[in-house]
Amino acid sequence: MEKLATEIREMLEDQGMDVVGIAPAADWPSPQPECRPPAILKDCQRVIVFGKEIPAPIYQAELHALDLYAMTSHNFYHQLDAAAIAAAGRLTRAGYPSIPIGGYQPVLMREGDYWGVVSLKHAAVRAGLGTMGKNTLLINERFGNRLRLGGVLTTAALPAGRPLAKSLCYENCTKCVRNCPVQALDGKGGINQHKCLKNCAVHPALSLSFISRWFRHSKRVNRQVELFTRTMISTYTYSCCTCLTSCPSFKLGAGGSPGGKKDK
Ligand code: B12
Repeated sequence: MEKLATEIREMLEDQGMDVVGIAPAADWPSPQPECRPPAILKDCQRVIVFGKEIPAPIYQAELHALDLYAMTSHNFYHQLDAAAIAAAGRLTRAGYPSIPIGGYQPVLMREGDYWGVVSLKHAAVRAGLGTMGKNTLLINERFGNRLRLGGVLTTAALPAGRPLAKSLCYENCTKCVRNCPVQALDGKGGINQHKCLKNCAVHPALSLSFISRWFRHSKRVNRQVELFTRTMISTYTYSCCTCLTSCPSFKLGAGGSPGGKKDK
């Protein structure tokens, strides 16, 4: 298994991944049973999670920063998904059925909230790739909170990492919470998805997806909004990433930003 794990890690790094980790799949405490790896892949043993850094200058461009950041994000999702598909294929051919998990799509809509098929930031924490910030984002020691994540579910019992002992989120820091323009963060690791989504993503049809808030208990409306999001809102641009750029960890490993914007 060590040899296979090394082979997959090298394969992902060759595809431009900056970090690679392996999380145990058992006892996955997602409140959504259908978002638990063993429920998705029979005999699932591990979640391989990997990430690519979006370099700091992209967020700090003098002009068009959020649009260039959105372009880079969507391009990264394609790269992350291609790497996940390739790694899952390699593992399956080695005799270990495995499946890719998309960096963004397919999203689920449940009770008016969006969910990923598997929460990749939680997988990354379980794999020891970092800890969760009060802004509910993964903080990595080398790339701060600038990683975008991809994943693979596998039946191969590869050697797994373990969560970091010490949090990388400064205990008494509340910059993300205070700087969030819509007070979407509760400072205890919780987020009001709706407040954030209304303020951070831009798409001409996005407001239609908010119908699900009024009919959050209607399975039919949730399903329609989910399909709408998967087909009509597969790409969008950003209007906010303040919780990310105002976080002290944003500069971690960013190699300094000459003339970059000073955080508040
Ligand atoms: C839905 C979604 C959103 C929603 C909701 C955000 C959220 N916090 O969930 C909205 C549209 C608001 C959003 C915004 C953004 N997003 Co987003 N998003 C997703 C997506 C598609 C699914 C996440 C999900 O399932 N959330 C629902 C649950 C899991 O999250 P939660 O409410 O925090 O969960 C709580 C509990 O339910 C429980 N829990 C739930 N599942 C599990 C599992 C385990 C194992 C445990 C222990 C606990 C647990 O713990 C949490 C705290 O109580 C993921 C991709 C993916 N598949 O993971 C990207 C993702 C999380 N987003 C990402 C990013 C970068 C952003 C933005 C920064 C984009 C921007 N505007 O610049 C903002 C940041 C807002 C913020 N501070 O979170 C990245 C984060 C990377 C990182 N470094 O952490 C991801 C991983 C995409 C990627 N492939 O890289 N996003």
